[in-house]
Amino acid sequence: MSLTEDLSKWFKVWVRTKNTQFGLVAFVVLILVMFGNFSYWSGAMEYGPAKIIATGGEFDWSAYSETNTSLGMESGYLYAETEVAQTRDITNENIYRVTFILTWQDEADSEAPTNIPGIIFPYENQPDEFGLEVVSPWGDSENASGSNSYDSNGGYGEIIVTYDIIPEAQPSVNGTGAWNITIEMKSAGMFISSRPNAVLGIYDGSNDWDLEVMVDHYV
Ligand SMILES: [Ca+2]
Ligand SMILES: [Ca+2]
Repeated sequence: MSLTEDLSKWFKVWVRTKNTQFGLVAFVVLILVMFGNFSYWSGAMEYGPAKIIATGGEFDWSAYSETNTSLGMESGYLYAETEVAQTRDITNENIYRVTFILTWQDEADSEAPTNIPGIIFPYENQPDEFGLEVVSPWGDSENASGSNSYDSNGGYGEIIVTYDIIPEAQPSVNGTGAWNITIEMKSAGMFISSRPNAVLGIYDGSNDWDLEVMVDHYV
């Protein structure tokens, strides 16, 4: 028997031994596990393990209806260079927009105190200027100001402050709560006449105002 035949016979006997078979299986399993781990970790380092990432996106409101609700009109009267503050509690939920609309109408030219009705009204009432400031329940402040247009029958003025809100859950209380509103009459334009013999200006020192609050929300 040659050396090669001896080794072959010895190897066949060695392979048939149960311990050897177990050892071979264990070795193969070990290699597979190591390879698997390497693949996993190398993959993890490159791409990161699979996981669900919280998107932080909006709630799906497709099953809800978009509704616009007026919270009513409030009215007041201000003199130039004065202001008035008020708090409006909004109880609606799932709000995506809150709109504050301040409107006013300046006095008509005919209301100039020295004019005689039915004769001629040479005075033109110059625009008044208002300001509107709104502080949200979370303390964010927005403001706007503006003057009315001129109209002989009383110029119309409007200032709008809008908050767009992202309702991220159901129910959402983003926008629900106390809103602080300040209405300021910054200045009042006088009645002015271009007639040479007229009194140059007649005092207009005040005006009425209306404030409407609108809420857009899902129901
Ligand atoms: Ca005016
Ligand atoms: Ca006025």
